[in-house]
Amino acid sequence: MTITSISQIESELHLLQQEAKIAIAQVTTLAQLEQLRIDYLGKKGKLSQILREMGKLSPQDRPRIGALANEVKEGLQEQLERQRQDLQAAQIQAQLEAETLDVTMPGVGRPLGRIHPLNGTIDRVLDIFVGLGYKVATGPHVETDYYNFEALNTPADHPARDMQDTFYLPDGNLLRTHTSSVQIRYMETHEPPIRIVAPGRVYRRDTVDATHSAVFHQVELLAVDRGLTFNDLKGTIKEFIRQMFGAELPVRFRASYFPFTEPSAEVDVQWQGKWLEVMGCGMVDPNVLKAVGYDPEIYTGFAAGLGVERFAMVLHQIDDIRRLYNSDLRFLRQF
Ligand code: 2U9
Repeated sequence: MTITSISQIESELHLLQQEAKIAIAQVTTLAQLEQLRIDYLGKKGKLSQILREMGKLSPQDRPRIGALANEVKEGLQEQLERQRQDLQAAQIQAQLEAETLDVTMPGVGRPLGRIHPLNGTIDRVLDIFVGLGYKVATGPHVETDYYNFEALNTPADHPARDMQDTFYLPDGNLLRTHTSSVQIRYMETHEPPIRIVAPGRVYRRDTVDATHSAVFHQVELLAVDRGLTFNDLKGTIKEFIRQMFGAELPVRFRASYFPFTEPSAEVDVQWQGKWLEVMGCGMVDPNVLKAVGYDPEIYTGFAAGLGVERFAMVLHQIDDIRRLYNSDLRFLRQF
């Protein structure tokens, strides 16, 4: 057995300490640093190798070497830790510098969209009715014959169907000709009193020209309660017109006909020196109330409808309905 002298181990430890110190001081990455830790202090590292020789020492000498080995180990651990912190700080600093934002650089212009005049008009109408206590209701565009016609007092042989001819699907369903079907669905699932306003797209088999479109938009309102009269209808419409046109304009009610209201009227407004027809309205026909299970002896209702395109054209002096659908930015940017 070779006798390992204590001084030999001591000098090996000092040598290791010197060598490791220099190596640690020179590393430039965290990965290299970790490799050094494994090389010197790891289980199979250089320090462990030297300590294995301690077994060959006499028991009296072991504590001295043990203490020295500990000192070397702790010193190196401290240096490793300091170096790790320095490298990490340098890495963060480098990253910060690489990612510096130049806040004085001009931005990329993203053009803002704007509200389409039809949606703007719908929003204004809904705001007014919501302010009067109405709730907004919507429903399907593909309807059954029942909800679009039958429940609205317009049976299959009714002449009024000709005025609202529409697009039929092969299964017998159709594209709704008005949003009144939404109100039927609402009444079927709610009890009076009700106040609703139903906006949406509707379809009619119309030939397109400057004032007609086969696809257009409506807003209809419906109120059902005990004791509602034609006077309530007139007051509601006058208040709506006042808010919509921003002035107390002369309003005229002209007798008319709709299958789902009785009596019925057209609403004309005097605007820029002319009488303009802007809405249809009436008291809900008792047959319509019966169809949804309301007792017409207890409840009465009023309803009115307006064409959104017509309102938008009047308010913005648009000469041709087709401008609202052409997506011509020169037109749309004016709103
Ligand atoms: C129910 C009962 C009655 C809604 C009404 C009108 C009169 C009307 C037109 C205006 C221009 C449609 O867009 S337009 O072509 N609407 O004239 N609408 S009364 O009456 C109802 C609605 C629902 C249950």
